[in-house]
Amino acid sequence: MKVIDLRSDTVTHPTPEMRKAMFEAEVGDDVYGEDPTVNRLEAMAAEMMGKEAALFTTSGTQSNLTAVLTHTKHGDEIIVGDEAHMLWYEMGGAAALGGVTIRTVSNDRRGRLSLDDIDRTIRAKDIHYPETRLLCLENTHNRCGGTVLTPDYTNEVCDLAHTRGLKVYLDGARIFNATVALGVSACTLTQNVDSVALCLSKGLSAPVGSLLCGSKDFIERARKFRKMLGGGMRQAGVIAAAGIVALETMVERLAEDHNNARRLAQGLTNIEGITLAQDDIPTNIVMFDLSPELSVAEFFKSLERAGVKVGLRDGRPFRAVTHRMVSSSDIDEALIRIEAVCRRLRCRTSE
Ligand code: TLP
Repeated sequence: MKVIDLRSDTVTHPTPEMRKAMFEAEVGDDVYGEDPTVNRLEAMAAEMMGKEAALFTTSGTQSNLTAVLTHTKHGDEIIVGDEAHMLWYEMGGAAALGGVTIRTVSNDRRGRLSLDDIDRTIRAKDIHYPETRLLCLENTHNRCGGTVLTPDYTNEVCDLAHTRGLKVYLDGARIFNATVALGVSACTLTQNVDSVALCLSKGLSAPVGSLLCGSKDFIERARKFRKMLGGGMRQAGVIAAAGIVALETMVERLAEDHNNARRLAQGLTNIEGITLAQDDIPTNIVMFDLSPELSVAEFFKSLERAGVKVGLRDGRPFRAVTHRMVSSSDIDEALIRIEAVCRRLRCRTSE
């Protein structure tokens, strides 16, 4: 039985073309700035994001923390959405290692922070207050179901933040899902943010890595913080080579994942006992709930036994993420298995 793994797009394996590029990669010591493949990947990412420079990091988490360390001083305050990945899933690194206070503003269902809330949350100058230094956005938004921030919204937030003296950082782990969904270039979404990170190891299928992009000065300082975090890598061209293939060949195909996510969502709405937990499916993430009479734990266990893996965390709805290793016929098969599990559970509860 084929296991259909919908836990995350992080489970994707490198393509044969990536493995070949890794095998053949020209390398050097990147801590000396001498790895030509890393340098090429960084230049590519900077150009795609419309920024002066980029830094290859080990992960999205390392990019996010490096960005916070570079934008802030110990004791500053940063604003993030209350559903932000940076808040939920990064070990509180910004507070623990960056010494910043994390202030939250509620995310709406589309992953946005309201301008009024942001405005109200930014500290006034007062002897009692820390300096609010940084505002963080996330596009696409993971916990809000892969929702997309538009260029207009992003620009409005940047205008407000900049007027109030803050920098803006964009966690763009899945920014290419946003560009494909909106049909715009990445630059359109990043032109006014001060820094942005993209991930190579999610829908783009590379094995490792993220790129933090910003001004030349910002990246120079970020490089030192990455070193402090143990992220100075040596012959990293071996992994950067896969990243180059990812940026060159894997972006457009994300549309396929979005179609599969819609196909999955459509099928789920026809299954008794399941409701979608989001208004629409803009990208590759589908959140769904079980009706209250069915046991979440039993559903989860039975589904796993039936060879379908989905994500479940924090009592939130289930999460299914589509990606390159799940075809449209896998989606149909997953729906058949999910339907069967629901039917069994319904029969058992009605006995
Ligand atoms: N998200 C992972 C898990 O950590 C939850 C996933 O499976 O979706 N920003 C965003 C928006 C992310 O979704 C993630 C990964 C990260 C940052 C961190 O990236 P990594 O895992 O490379 O550190």
